[in-house]
Amino acid sequence: MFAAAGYDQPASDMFSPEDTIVAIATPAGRGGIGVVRLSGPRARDVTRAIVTRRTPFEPRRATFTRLRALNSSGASAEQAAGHPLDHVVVTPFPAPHSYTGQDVVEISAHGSPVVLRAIVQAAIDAGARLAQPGEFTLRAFLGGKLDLVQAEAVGDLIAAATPLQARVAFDQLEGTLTARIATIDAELFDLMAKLEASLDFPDEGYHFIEPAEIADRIGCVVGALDRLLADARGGRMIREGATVVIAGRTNVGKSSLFNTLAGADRAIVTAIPGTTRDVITEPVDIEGLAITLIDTAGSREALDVVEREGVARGARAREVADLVVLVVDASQPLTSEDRMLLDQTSSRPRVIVANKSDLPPAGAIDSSLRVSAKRGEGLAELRSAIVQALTQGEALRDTAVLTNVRHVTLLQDAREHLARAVEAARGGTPEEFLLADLQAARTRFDEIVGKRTTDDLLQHIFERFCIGK
Ligand SMILES: Nc1nc2c(ncn2[C@@H]2O[C@H](COP(=O)(O)OP(=O)(O)OP(=O)(O)O)[C@@H](O)[C@H]2O)c(=O)[nH]1
Ligand SMILES: [Mg+2]
Repeated sequence: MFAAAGYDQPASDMFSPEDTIVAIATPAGRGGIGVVRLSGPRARDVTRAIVTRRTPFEPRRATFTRLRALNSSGASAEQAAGHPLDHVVVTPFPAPHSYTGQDVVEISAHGSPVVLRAIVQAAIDAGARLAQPGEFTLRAFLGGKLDLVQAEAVGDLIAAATPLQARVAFDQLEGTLTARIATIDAELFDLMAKLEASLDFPDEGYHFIEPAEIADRIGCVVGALDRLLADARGGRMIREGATVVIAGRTNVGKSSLFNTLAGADRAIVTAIPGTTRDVITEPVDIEGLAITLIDTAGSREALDVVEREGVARGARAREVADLVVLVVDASQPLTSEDRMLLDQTSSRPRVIVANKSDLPPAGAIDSSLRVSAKRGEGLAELRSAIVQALTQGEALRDTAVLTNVRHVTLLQDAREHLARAVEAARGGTPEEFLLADLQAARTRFDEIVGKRTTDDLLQHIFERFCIGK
């Protein structure tokens, strides 16, 4: 059940594809055009009830008309003196050739939130109900237009913050992962058929497949899964992004570095130690990774209560970050505060940066990256060091097919069953037991692409979408 988000309509059940749903498909705010989308068996009737045009619309052809609200009795447009809302362009996509596989109608209006909401309300008055988050894409999945990996990719593509994220999401939408899994699944299907045949004709003393061949072929499948899983850490990092905190004592140039990496003059920079007193956050694209970059107050014995709170917040940010960029001043000898921070972060994923490399060096620290935030030197090296540290050296591929932790977990599980099956086949275990492991692996594949799902899983996946997607 869900709240109707301010629209006047009855509550409804979550998965009810027989309902005709409506929502604004374009983002919140004003724009040149805004699109309201309808899907369901009554999409065309609802549209006819709220437009002035009386002749039928042609499939997939954009047609200009006027749209008007129904009067409060919900009477049809002919009888009602509903007031006109906007000039619109209506494009019907009859089933099954539509995004959801149902009858879909897209209504393009002027991109005014007020007008778009009024159109949605008019559609609700004419018998539609407000769509829930992700419900259009859920219908596309339930209607067989997309598999579950592709439906998840739609969400990822819309949420992408970097071109690399968009590219890997689009690859999944194109079915890259699905195709790889289908190939592996077909091999397991073939093996199972041969094993079952051997089981069915045990008396003939005829083996349709030799145990050694079974072990080899399952071993190849394990190898293929390992190759897929090899990119998983980088792939997940691409999809999910990471939090990187810039730490260090006061005045070493943290905020200068933060601004340079962010490409914006976000944080105040002055020569006065203790300039930054709050945690400042900025989304940045580092070699395709969606990084949340955090600037913090310089660590020192705080002078006042405000600074003390700032330093404490900085320490908490260090604890939750995926990576600490620890900055020291290359032109100064290390201080006790530097040493304390080096010590405190020694067990954390970190990159140590010696800033102010444009000044005469004081031999602050060896084996660190030398950069000058002021001159913009050494930044390319810093960016790749950040990515290296986050992915633990794994290359970031724009061909990464595994990006989603749900898929990774299921594939690892499948791999374990198959590795066990290889051992079993080598040890001459009877076919029944092998079959159970092969079947378990195939079930995991089914769960990835959504041939098997539960309502809980679908709800979990689609509730992250926005209304209208
Ligand atoms: N020569 C030189 N000066 C720098 C460099 N980076 C920063 N500075 C200077 O160092 C001073 C402190 O810079 P900030 O970026 O404010 O340092 P911070 O670490 O954020 O300082 P707090 O916020 O006080 O902890 C400023 O005067 C900067 O201009 C650099 O690469 N070279
Ligand atoms: Mg600062």
